[in-house]
Amino acid sequence: MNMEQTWRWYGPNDPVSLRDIKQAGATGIVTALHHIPNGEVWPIDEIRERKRLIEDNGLRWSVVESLPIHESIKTQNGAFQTHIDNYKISLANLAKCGIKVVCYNFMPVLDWTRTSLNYEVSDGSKALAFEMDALAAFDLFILKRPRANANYDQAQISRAEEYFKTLSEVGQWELVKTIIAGLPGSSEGYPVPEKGYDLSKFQTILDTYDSIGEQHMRNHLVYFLKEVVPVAEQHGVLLCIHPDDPPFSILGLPRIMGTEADYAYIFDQVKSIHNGITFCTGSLGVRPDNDLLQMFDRFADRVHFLHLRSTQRDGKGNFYEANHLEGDVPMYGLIKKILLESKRRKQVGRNDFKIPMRPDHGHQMLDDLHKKTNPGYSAIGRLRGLAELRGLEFGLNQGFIDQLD
Ligand code: DNO
Repeated sequence: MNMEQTWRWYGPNDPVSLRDIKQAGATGIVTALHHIPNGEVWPIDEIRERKRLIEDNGLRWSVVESLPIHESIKTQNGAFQTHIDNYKISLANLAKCGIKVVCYNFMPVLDWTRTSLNYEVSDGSKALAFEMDALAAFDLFILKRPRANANYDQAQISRAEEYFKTLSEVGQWELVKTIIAGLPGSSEGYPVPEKGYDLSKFQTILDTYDSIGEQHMRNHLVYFLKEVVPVAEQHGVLLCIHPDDPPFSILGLPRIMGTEADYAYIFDQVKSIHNGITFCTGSLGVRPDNDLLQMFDRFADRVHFLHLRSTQRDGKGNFYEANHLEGDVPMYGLIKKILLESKRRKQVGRNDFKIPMRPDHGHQMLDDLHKKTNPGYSAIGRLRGLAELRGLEFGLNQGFIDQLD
């Protein structure tokens, strides 16, 4: 197989164990030291210990997801320079332990954002979903963000009001919990804040972006890259930025990594190949104006990590996460291109020709419907995704790629 099959593991407390992952057929682990507070250095000892645990189970720590970026770096406030220096040390420490692919994102305040974690698909399984009216209802009528009105047109405001009227008190809290699940400190979505979370705290965090527009935010990202990419280069680390998910502005925040032009901009500013992309087909695929095949062609040599999943749009800004080979993402065409890129890398002597991929998310299905699972990260749905993707790769290798030799 030419893609390295990996699996996201949230560490020793993940209900899906390393043994389970091995049975799923993955060989690589994607994880992070979630217990280390964002902004602090990842010490060599801790990295080594986690690596040993993974290797004791016959697996390899292939990718770090994520080495998180402290909010101060995004806003360039307070101790941001110290946080950048810490980031450089963590990168060097990871490299010293032999872990050389590092994924991160530059999303302000929230990581991935959905409005439902249990959208029922027609087969009875449950998926993550995003509904614009729900987000607007939260923004306008629950959070009551000042100036929120400016981000919606009249028709959207009316629809959001209707949506809000349908919510019970419990329904409102569910929505709040779902939307703010990606708050900093909740280690990329888990665990979700307790009931009674004071939304004015959330508003205070949003306020730190009041005077930061999109270009401003881009400058902060480029500044960060100019600082850390030389360190990555020196230690042979491949950095890869994950797209905003969803790939457009929400809650009035400056989100700058959603399109082909966004990626072209940062690659032009910092040309090193160590400044790369986590090609997340599900996130990028939410925008109908993103031509995924064209984007892959354009950035192929910088694709250091793949998140493979699909989304189904409805043309009104809403989407749900479809089965991996269904929905709007042209998975067949993409995998074909990935395998050709892998072959090309091999031919030119690059040792990163086996691009790590993970089946991103999966439906909650079968037995997992009765278990407590991390949203998007239950075992069986991802197992289905991995099996389908592996089969597609196998077929393409046998029927096409291998014939090219
Ligand atoms: C969601 C994930 C994201 C991703 C980060 C990368 O399921 O894809 O949380 O890990 O954005 O930094």
